[in-house]
Amino acid sequence: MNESLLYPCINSCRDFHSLDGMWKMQFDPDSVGQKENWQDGLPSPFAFPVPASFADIFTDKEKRDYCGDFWYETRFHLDADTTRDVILRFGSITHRATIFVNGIKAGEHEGGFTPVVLDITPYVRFDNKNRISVLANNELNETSIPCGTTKILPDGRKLAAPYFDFFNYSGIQRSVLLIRVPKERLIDYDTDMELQGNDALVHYRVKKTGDHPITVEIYDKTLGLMARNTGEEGTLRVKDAELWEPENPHLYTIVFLIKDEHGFIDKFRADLGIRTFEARDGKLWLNGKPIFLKGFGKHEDFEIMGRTFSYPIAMRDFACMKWINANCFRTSHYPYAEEWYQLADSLGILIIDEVPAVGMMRSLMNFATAGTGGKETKFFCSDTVQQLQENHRRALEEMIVRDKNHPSVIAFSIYNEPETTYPEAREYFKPLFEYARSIDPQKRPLTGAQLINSTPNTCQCQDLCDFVSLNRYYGWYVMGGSEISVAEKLFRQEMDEWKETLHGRPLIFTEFGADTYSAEHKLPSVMWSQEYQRECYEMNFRVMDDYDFVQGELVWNFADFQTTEGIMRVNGNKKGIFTRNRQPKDAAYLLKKRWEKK
Ligand code: CKU
Repeated sequence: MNESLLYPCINSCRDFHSLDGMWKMQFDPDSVGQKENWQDGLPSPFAFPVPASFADIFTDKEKRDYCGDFWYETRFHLDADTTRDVILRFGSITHRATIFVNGIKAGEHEGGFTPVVLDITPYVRFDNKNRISVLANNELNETSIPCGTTKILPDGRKLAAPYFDFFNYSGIQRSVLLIRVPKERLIDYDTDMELQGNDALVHYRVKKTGDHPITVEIYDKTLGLMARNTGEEGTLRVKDAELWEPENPHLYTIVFLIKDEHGFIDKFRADLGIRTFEARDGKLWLNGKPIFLKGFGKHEDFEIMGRTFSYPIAMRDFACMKWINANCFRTSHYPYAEEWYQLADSLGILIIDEVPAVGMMRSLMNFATAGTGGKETKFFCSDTVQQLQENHRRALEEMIVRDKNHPSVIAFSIYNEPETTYPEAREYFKPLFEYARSIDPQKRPLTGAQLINSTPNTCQCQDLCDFVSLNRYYGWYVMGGSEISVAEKLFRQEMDEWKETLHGRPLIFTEFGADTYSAEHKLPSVMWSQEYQRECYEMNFRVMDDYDFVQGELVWNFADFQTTEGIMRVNGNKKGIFTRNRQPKDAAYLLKKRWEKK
């Protein structure tokens, strides 16, 4: 990673403008584009919006399910300003891309959920028109994260076959920005906090270019300047600090200034929330006080938009989370658009940030396999595991570097339901946990969501976690419907085993729930009815409430979401507490009441 992942800002030294809008697009099923120099202009493009997940905009199935190479192109004019560098920043391109500027390759990127940032200064033409071309690809394989495979149909068409339970939405799904930054500039900064009586010590470290000294300041919106320091690392004391917490998500502003005798060379500002977060003594602690996590596993998912970020939809989601008395969500199963974290910072919602390490088991219906306990596929014994690990490491690095300064981010999740039951899995994950610990300046707790096979007796990775996260479907994949009382017994047995294994670590649930068709009511209940969803949650809560090491409940899922079609999915996964249109199912009222008191 060479370029800064800092979210851009506008001031007298820096600015940016958006390249969002209508671009040209063209599918390249035979992968001939580069040979035929499509980077010099697409031969027969159609007009297409950016950002967008391309699938649900089309009305024909082949395009919706398109898998393979695809191209985007746009043009922009650039006024001359040779004092600054020109940075091109895609919020994400799913899953991989090569970027050309004026026909010249400017960079490439693997991984579909973190920014692609390129210094394109050497390739641009000032006072002139410029062309950006993107060769993207959305195929899945066992070295991509998320993992899957790509089927080739008899007519040669490719089809994504995910080993995970969400639609393989692809494209330029987040905003594209053209940024101008000074040549001598701030590249990145880290913060980490310590509470000392009523004061907070904010330790910081900056990465910059050039030799001029940097000054760091913290401002309060009403009290003004709180602390100042000069140097590339140091400590700022904020007296009588107002801490960041869900009930009062107080945000200071942190400002970085580089000056010479003529004035400012660079300026950068960002929100700063002062808080600590720890997992110890059987509990989770925010600012030294125990906190119980209540909320959801989510997806970036909506009708037509797919995974495109939208402020109205995000704000509706946050409004629903506040209404239901939730305080937390997990970014299952990939890092979300950065605006989600900014909103969570300002609204006081906690985030468990997850890397796209999902589908680490050979199964096209992995949710059923993972839910009921399938047989080992020895996923981590393959010849390509090293490449997978390298992609995983890079995705982790990009997530942590991008998100490390958000107060809302309280923990990082290193995986979702891989096979963790044999030594090769441990060999695979141990270095990734160590790496994540070494690069997070705040040393947040690390975790990973465990599938049902990963029990205290079988799991070879759970001890790597600072708190244990379980995905459990007692009453759904395991003994659903009329057998729910058996599910309850099995669940209690498993919890008794965890009790002996945790050694002071807290445990949370990162998934539990039942598919529920919002139009279905039935008395007495049957699976898929709204009545059953309530009963299933009631049973799960009865068990969890009997174990004091349970310190969080993130239900699956916030809302119904799109998946690959199949016999186990009715136009998507229906485990939402809200419908895909963000209207509450009956179980929402149960949660609202429970979480009001929790
Ligand atoms: C969810 C235990 C199964 C894994 N879990 C992963 C998640 O992505 C799925 O959507 C199960 C489900 O609803 O089956």
